[in-house]
Amino acid sequence: MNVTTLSRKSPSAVEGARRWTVDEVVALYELPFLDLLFAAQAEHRAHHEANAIQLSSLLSIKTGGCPEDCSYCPQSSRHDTEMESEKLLDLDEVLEAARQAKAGGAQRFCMGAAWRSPTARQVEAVAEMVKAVKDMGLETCVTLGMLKEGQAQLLKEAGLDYYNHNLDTSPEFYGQIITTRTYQDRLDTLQRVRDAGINVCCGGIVGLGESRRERAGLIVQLANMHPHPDSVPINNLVKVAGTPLEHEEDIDPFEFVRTVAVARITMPRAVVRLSAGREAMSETLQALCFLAGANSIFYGEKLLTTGNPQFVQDQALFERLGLHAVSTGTESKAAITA
Ligand code: SAM
Ligand code: DTB
Ligand code: SF4
Repeated sequence: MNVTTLSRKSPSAVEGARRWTVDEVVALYELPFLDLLFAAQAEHRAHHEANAIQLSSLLSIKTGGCPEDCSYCPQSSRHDTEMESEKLLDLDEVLEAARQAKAGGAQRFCMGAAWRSPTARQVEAVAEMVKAVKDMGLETCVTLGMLKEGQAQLLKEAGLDYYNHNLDTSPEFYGQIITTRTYQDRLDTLQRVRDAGINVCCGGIVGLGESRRERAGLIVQLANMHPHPDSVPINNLVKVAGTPLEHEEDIDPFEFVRTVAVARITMPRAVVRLSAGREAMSETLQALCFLAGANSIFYGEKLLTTGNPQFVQDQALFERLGLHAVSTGTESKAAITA
């Protein structure tokens, strides 16, 4: 594949209908780096404001003690990570964190819980948080694990804007990472979220030991969802002591940038988030990710349990790169469209 065939093969008009094959996505990965970045940036500018970045802040509202065995995750009770299981935070604690995020400039507040699947009571408690955070003028997102019939609807009624539920990796590699729930379980939850009219935030992790073809397999799954996920977090594995992936080899940084570019090209209108792993990245590498089409970050000193760059560090980086925050509620929908 070359850049010319690429621009002919991915017109935004057929975005909704296009089905990608793994071979086609691997071919994108194999483009010369500069051709790939050029194509991704061109696609980016056709659909999004060029220098605008969406800012989401994260809070772990229920930390640790999760029964699932996701091998990357410090919150699984099956790994020896010395993480205590905590109870669900009180509404006041959540609102205080949301106030701080808003004061720092965040547009969206994402609440994560280390659950396999919430109970009815837990969903009610989270719905109350969603409503209160939304009333503060922030967009809301939650990630609570698998949802049962009716739970997404309840969250929607509380004012939930986004539900994050990742596919994490390709169907072929998935069984080496998680055994306690299936790929289909994840797809079912995503369908419930979509059916309830909530925006879908769905992406994955790279650096789990997968091959390039398996990375392409994840992108194919995401890009063949119609409509595409509204938001696509690309996480770089944060290696936490005590997890089975603690000693996994680092992914080549250019391969990470390629993954962002391939996500941008295959899902032109999605907001692609440069997610976990930024703390270990140089600012130069982050700038390359923005050039490759990333237009969102997790903003604030903590992800769920691990670190993230400080507010001031990101503010300084934005200043140096001439980037600015997307204004609340507009995201890509009000941005330049071709
Ligand atoms: N328990 C819920 C679930 O798994 O859907 C919600 C919280 S879970 C921590 C949310 C996502 O965080 C995971 O799907 C995974 O993509 C990401 N994540 C967890 N640990 C990570 C790590 N060490 N490095 C990068 N991403 C990670
Ligand atoms: C997502 O894709 N990444 C975020 C969010 N969705 C919930 C979580 C990253 C977690 C990194 C490890 C931790 O801090 O525990
Ligand atoms: Fe639990 Fe989510 Fe971590 Fe898996 S990723 S162990 S489901 S908190």
